[in-house]
Amino acid sequence: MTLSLIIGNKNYSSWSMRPWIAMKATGIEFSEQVISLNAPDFKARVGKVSGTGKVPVLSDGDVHVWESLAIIEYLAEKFPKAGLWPSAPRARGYARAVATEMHGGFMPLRRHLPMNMWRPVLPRPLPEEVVANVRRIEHIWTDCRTRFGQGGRFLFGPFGAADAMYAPVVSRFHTYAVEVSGVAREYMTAIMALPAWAEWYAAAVKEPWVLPEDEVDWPTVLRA
Ligand SMILES: N[C@@H](CCC(=O)N[C@@H](CS)C(=O)NCC(=O)O)C(=O)O
Repeated sequence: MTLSLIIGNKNYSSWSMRPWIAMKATGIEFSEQVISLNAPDFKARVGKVSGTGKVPVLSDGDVHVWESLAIIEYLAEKFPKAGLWPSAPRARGYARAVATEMHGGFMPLRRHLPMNMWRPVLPRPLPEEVVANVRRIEHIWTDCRTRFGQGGRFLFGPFGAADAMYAPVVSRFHTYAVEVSGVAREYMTAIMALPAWAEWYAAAVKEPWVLPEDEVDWPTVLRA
């Protein structure tokens, strides 16, 4: 039975990107269905399978899993060879901690720098609480790369769940020209070099739907 993932707009839906890129980058096969967050029938369609009425939601036969991190956990159990979590307990504990920190935190950053893939790279002044989020994320990336990243270009070496959770943050930092130090910048380059990233990006910039609440230059819509 093929896995099926319902996601929102590739241009804007950062939560959708997380399980999508986790599956693409580790070779887990699935079919996708994109429903724009502003579609009139969004709630009716998504609500049939998602407890929260939100995307992303993964269906595996009659098993339906919503919440991005729960989906990634489901995938990690079903596809252990995908290596979504590091095999070493110390690294795995750390990876789960930073993934959960992303899932439950960084609200100022998420509000102020919405994911918007088609916006040209342009800086945006950052309030103090957003700068604090940026510095924490920069520390997480640098710390993970330094302690655990020897086996590859990602947080714990090979691409995994923690990278999937932070991929949309890479997009935000890129779009709003957020300055980060060398190790964090190299990490961003590695994420943006993934074929899965290119595939998501190519589809995102072609989407027709504009969501004013995620366009920080509104009423202007800047499209690269
Ligand atoms: N904590 C959830 C967040 C899901 C979420 O907020 N999804 C947004 C799109 S990025 C959504 O479905 N919004 C539509 C709505 O709230 O009606 C997760 O990790 O999946």
